[in-house]
Parts: sequence; C-alpha cells; structure tokens
Amino acid sequence: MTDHAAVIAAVAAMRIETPSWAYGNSGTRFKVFAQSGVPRDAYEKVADAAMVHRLTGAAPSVALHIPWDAVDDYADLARFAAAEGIAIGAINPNVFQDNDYKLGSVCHPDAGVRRKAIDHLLECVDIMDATGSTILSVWLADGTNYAGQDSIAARQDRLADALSEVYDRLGDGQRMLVEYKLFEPHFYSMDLPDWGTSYAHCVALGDKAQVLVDTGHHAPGTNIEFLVSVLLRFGKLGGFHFNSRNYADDDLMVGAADPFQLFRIAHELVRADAIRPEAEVAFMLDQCHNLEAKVPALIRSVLNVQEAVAKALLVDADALAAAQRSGDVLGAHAVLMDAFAGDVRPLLAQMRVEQGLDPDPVAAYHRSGYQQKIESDRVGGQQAGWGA
Ligand code: AOS
Ligand code: ZN
Ligand code: ZN
Ligand code: ZN
Repeated sequence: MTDHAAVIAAVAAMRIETPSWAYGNSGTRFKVFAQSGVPRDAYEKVADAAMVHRLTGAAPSVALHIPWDAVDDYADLARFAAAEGIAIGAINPNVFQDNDYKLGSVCHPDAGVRRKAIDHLLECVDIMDATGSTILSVWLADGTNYAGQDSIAARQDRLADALSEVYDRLGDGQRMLVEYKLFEPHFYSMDLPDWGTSYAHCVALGDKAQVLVDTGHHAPGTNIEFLVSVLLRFGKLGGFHFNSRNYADDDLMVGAADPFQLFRIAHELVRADAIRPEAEVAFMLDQCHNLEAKVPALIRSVLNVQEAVAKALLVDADALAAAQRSGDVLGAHAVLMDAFAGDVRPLLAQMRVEQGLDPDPVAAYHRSGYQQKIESDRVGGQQAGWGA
C-alpha cells in the first residue's frame, strides 16, 4: 500500500489494548521501585488507561486481572470505563498466586485444587458477562521442576478437561485465548509451553478457542512472524500480548528491544489483512514499567505499534510479489527493508492531527498536568502483583 491516505485510515482503525497491571508498580524478584501517583484500585487503573486512549485515540479498552482488579460491582466498573471513554477488554484470571497452586492449577494432581482453579476461571466468565468483555485470556503457571515430578500425559488430560469445561460456559460473542510460555515459573516442563500445544488444545475445543501469542514467551531465536503467519492461516490467531525482550519474559516496551521483529510480525498481519478490527485479532500489551513512568510508557508503546504497522502497510506489495515470483532474493528483501527504513512519524503525526489529536501524544501528556495531578491525588499506589 503506497497510498498515504489509506495507510492513515488503516492505522487509525487499529485498536490496541493496554493492561491494568502495567499501570501499577512492578519490579523484579530483587526490588520493586514504587512510583508516586500509581493507581490504588481498578477504577484508577481504568482512568489511566482512558488517559492513554484520549491522547492516542488508539487504546479504547483495558484488560483486567482478577483478583488484582477485584471490585464489588463489575457492571459499575464497566459503566465507569464507558464514562471515561473506554471499554473493559480481556479478563485475565489468576490461578497462580495462592499457596494451593504450588503444584499447578488446572493440571494439579489434586482434584480439589483443580476444582478451585476451574471455578475461578468460570467466575472470570461471569465477570466477562458483567463487564461486556469478550475475551478470557488464559495463562496458566502450570508445570513441573523435575523429571518424574508428575505425569506429563496426565497433566495434559487434566488441562484438556478443564479448558473444555470453561469453554462450554462461554456465551455468544465470547472467546477464550490460550496463552503459552516456554518456561517460568517452572523450569522442567510447562503444561502449555509453546504455540503448538496451545493450538492443539484450541483445535480440540472449537471455534471460540484461539491462541494468544505473547512475544516474550519464546526460546531465543524463535521466528515469531512464522508462527503468526501459520496461526493466521488456520484462523487460530486470537491475539497478542505485545512487549519486547532481550533475554526471557522481560516485558519491556513493545518495539524497544527489536523494532525490526515487530515490523516483521506486522508485515505478516498486513499480508493476511488482519490489522482491521473485523479480523478480531486482539492487539494487547503485556508489559511492566519497572523504571519508567507508566502512562507515558504505555503511550509510547502504542505509538511503537502504530509505527511498525504503518511501515508494514507501506511495503510495496506488488513489487514484493513480483520479486518473490521471479526468485529475486535480494530484490524481495530490499522491498521489505525499504519500508522498514522509512520514517513514518510525520505521517502518523498528520494522522493524529486529522483525528483531532495532538501530533505528539507523549509531549501532550507531559503538558497535560495529569502526572502531577495523580501524584498529588493518590497516595499508597498498588503493586501490580508480580513481574508479569
Ligand atoms: C505471564 O507471563 C503472562 O504473560 C500473562 O499473560 C500475564 O502476564 C498475566 O495474564 C497478567 O495477568
Ligand atoms: Zn502475557
Ligand atoms: Zn511477559
Ligand atoms: Zn509473560
């Protein structure tokens, strides 16, 4: 696509969801550096997410984490979000922080613990009903640390049974995204370690189950755009947890460590026409801002995704296809690299002006006085829970 108006229209239509936990304090196992002004409850996280949306026009929903964002009345929280101009996005259950879950949640050897975990997942579907959320994001910390600790096969059976019970509870217009992670918190086996395992479970479950790709959850060197392309082809790419990593599940700002990888992923999405909201690929961030201020970090993350997508939209698809057909290795590669090398920031600034937004949302945030206001209004902000 080389028509700039069409690029602007496509980027402007894209929706990026921010996570409630990214607004809270977070850190590593060594230290959480608390910041002033961080939200004290779910309402204040929603308010911060709404600020990101007001400045970017691109982040109209916020993911919740239960029970970190537990409230008495979820419908009321959803009404508050709507009044702030955003919606409640994915519901993220937590089946890993209780002592009961030492040996796993839905894969635990004890049926009583499995029941407790499944009940929590079902409760999260109730919260979806109350908030209008359409996505249950299932990430399980299940796994083992030592060979022989538990039966790998039996754990897969327990996993399948649990997912299927939750799947059956999903209503119309609701879906379950099944996230995988190579390692951590377990270091011998994870019960959902990779996209193949997630994919196989999702196929067995049905159309409402799709794979969630967290970009930080792979072995070093994994070709993420490859698996994105394959999942798209099978209609099983449910969404992303975007972030960037240098080593493991670093949860740094998306596009920070490797903007070229983000561009390559965006290229596969554009090629499959999956950027459009109608394609129902959920573009969610899953990040922790341990050092940097949270709201401007999330604004910057949204801009980073927009830049990668704009560059991918600017790939000359006809020239690329012609070079690929004729076996012109260097020519095809050059078409892609030309788009990556371009500076799309002026185009996106123009897009924002056309949307009635400030062309520089980070600068607008610093001018807005919002940071000073939350720092004086909020005392004793929340910790996100763990380095997500
Ligand atoms: C954990 O490593 C996963 O990335 C989870 O997606 C996520 O951090 C969690 O669901 C937050 O609620
Ligand atoms: Zn994630
Ligand atoms: Zn992560
Ligand atoms: Zn993670």
